[in-house]
Amino acid sequence: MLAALISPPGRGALAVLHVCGAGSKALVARLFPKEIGDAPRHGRLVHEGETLDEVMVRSVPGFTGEETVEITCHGAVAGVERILSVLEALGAARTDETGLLERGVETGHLDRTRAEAWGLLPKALTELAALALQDQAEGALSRAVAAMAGPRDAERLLATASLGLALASPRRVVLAGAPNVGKSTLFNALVERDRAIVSPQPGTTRDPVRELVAFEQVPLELVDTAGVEAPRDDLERLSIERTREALGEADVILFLFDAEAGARGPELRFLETLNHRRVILLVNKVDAGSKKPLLEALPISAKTGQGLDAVRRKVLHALEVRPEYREGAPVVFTARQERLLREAVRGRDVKEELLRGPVA
Ligand SMILES: Nc1nc2c(ncn2[C@@H]2O[C@H](COP(=O)(O)OP(=O)(O)O)[C@@H](O)[C@H]2O)c(=O)[nH]1
Ligand SMILES: [Mg+2]
Repeated sequence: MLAALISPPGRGALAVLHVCGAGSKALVARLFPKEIGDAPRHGRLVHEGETLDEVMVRSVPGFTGEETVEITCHGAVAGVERILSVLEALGAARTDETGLLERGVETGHLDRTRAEAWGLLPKALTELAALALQDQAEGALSRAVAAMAGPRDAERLLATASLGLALASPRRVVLAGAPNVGKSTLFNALVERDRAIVSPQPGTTRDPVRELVAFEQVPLELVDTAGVEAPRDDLERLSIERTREALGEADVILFLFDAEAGARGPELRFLETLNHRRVILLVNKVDAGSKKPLLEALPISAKTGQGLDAVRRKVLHALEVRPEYREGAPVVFTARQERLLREAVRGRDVKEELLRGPVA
C-alpha cells in the first residue's frame, strides 16, 4: 500500500491524500468509522482515541488501477503530516504523485507516455498546454504509437515534437544588446507589466531577470540581461558573465540595436562571438527616428508597441513551433519520446520501450 499527498505541498484550505493498493479501504476503516464508497462521506479520522481531523472520504479510480481511497482533509501542513505518519505506521509506504504514477506504470494501468503526461499536466502554463497534455494523459500519443506501422508514421509523429516539447517545457528567449538599446523596455512590453527597471542610465540591469510569458498560447521563459559592452569595472564584468551564461541557455536570442545610435563596433563584435543558430535582430526606438537603416533587423518600438506582434511570430517561427493543435491529436512532448521516435525513423522497433520503458 502507498499513501501520498496529491495536492500541492504547503498552505491551503484543503489537502487531498490518496491511499492505494489492496487493503487500502480496510486500512482507512481503522481510522474512519463510516462505510467507504463512491460517494464522499464526511466524518472524523480518529487514531487511538484522538481526533486527527475532520475529513471527507471516498473510494476513487486512482492513478494505479488498484483499490484507492481519497481523503480530503484540512490543509494545515502539520495536520497533513500527522495523518500521513499515522497511515505510515499502519502499513502504507509514503510516496508522492510521481511515486503513484510510477506504481501505475508498474501495475500496467498506465503506460509510460501517459504517466509522463499526467506528471507534466499540473505544470501546464497555458490553456493550450493543458489541453494537449490532458489528451496525451488520456492516451492520444499512446494509441498513435501502438498503431505505428513503420518509419513514415514515426516521422509524422516526430513532426509534432517542436510544438509538444515547447508546450510541456517552456523554451528560453534571451534579450541581448548594448546598454540602453531598450532591452528592459521590450522585456516589460512582452511580459505586459513593469517587471524590470528601465532608466536612461546605462548599466541599469545587472542580474538576468526571468519571467514566464505566452506567445499565442505557447509558454516561454523570457530573460532580460545586462548590456554587452566592454566591462569598465568588476561589477560590469560580473554582469557580462551572467549575460553570457543566460545566452548559453538560450533557445532563441533577441539581439537589439538602437535606431538612433545605429550599430556600434563593440556590440557587432559581441554578436559575432555569439555563434548561436537562432538570433533574431531587432532595431528598437524607430519611433524616435533612424540614423542608419539596418537591413536585416526587424524595426520595432518597445515604447509604442510597434512591431511586437512580428517579434512574437518570429520567435515562434525560429523555434519551429506552429501553435495549431487539433483536440485529441497525438503530440510528442518529452525528449525521451523524441529520441526513441528518431530511432524508429531509422527502422528500430521502439514501441515497447516508448510505452513501457523507464523514465528518460
Ligand atoms: N523613444 C524610445 N525610447 C525607448 C524605447 N525603448 C526604450 N527606450 C528608452 O531607452 C532608455 C533605455 O531603456 P532600457 O529599457 O532601460 O534599456 P536597456 O539598458 O537595454 O535595458 C530608456 O530611457 C527608455 O525609456 C523606444 O522604443 N523608443
Ligand atoms: Mg536593462
